[in-house]
Amino acid sequence: KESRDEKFQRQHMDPNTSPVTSSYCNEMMKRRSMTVGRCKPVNTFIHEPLPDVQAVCFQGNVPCKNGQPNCYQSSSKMRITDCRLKKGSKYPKCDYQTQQLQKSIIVACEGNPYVPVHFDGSV
Ligand code: PAX
Repeated sequence: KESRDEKFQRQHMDPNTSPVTSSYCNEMMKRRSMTVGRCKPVNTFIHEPLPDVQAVCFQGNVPCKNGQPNCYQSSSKMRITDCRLKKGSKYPKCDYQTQQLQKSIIVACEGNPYVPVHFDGSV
């Protein structure tokens, strides 16, 4: 079974791609199985090495959107791509807007080793 950290890597890690093309989100959301059963409305891919993203669990502690205390904000800006489902897009035709950004990421971490399991947002 896929662990929570494996799921985070499948949904959010893409170290080797950047810059991306306008069809990036349509291709990647499908390839990474986020268009099965429904179109996941919003998803962020991170274009930085995995160790740099895992290190965020030991950077600035911030409250999570759900009130839990296990969120961390990256001290540096990271290369990310936000995928947002376009208005009017209807399952199974999941049509996404692709937006490249450089922002600090906020992730929730869990476990031993303490690793990212949820993407809380970007600032
Ligand atoms: P998730 O299901 O929210 O969290 P995601 O991050 O890919 O998945 P399982 O066993 O899978 O249910 N976990 C936490 N979740 C939230 N907050 C805290 N503190 C926390 N600690 C642990 C994956 C697992 O992490 C566990 C949680 O129980 C899950 O365990 O975001 C909705 C999705 O959109 C993404 C991020 C979320 O997917 P929202 O709006 O509810 O925060 N997303 C959102 C994104 O990729 N980019 C964005 O900019 C935004 C806003």
